[in-house]
Parts: sequence; structure tokens; C-alpha cells
Amino acid sequence: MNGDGLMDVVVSRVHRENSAIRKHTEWYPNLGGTFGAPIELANRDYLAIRPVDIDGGGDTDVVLSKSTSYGGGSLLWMENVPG
Ligand SMILES: [Ca+2]
Ligand SMILES: [Ca+2]
Repeated sequence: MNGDGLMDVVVSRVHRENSAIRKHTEWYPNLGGTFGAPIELANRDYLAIRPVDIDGGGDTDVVLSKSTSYGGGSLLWMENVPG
């Protein structure tokens, strides 16, 4: 995702912190043998994560999607911008 040639990881998860439910979608940059600290992309959980150059700009963006049991859903496109 950051164009350094090392495949990064995007994780979407739900966990309990004390009595609160926390939702995160995070990017873990590959440092070459280990992963760096997570960078939060969204404070929601998503079921599908798709890396794709959706705008044709030559860098990898992320498309996140989620549906709900009551017929709703969400689609989020995160554009990869320099820096
Ligand atoms: Ca990378
Ligand atoms: Ca792009």
C-alpha cells in the first residue's frame, strides 16, 4: 500500500476493552521481517477488504464493505495519498 514493495496487512476486528466493544480497521506496514505499529483506517469493522487501484492512479487503494442483517450496508473507499 505504501509502494515500498513489501506487502502490508489490513485487519478489521472487533474486541472487548474493559466493558466496551471496540471496532477497528487497521493497516500494519510491513517493515521487512516484522510489522510496524497499526495505523487506524476506520473505527468500524468491515467484512470485506479489497486492495485495488480503484482510481487508476498507480497506487493501491483499499475498498471496505459491510452488510447488516437488517438490509443495510456500507461501502468505504480509502484513497492512497502520498505521505
Ligand atoms: Ca508496504
Ligand atoms: Ca490508487
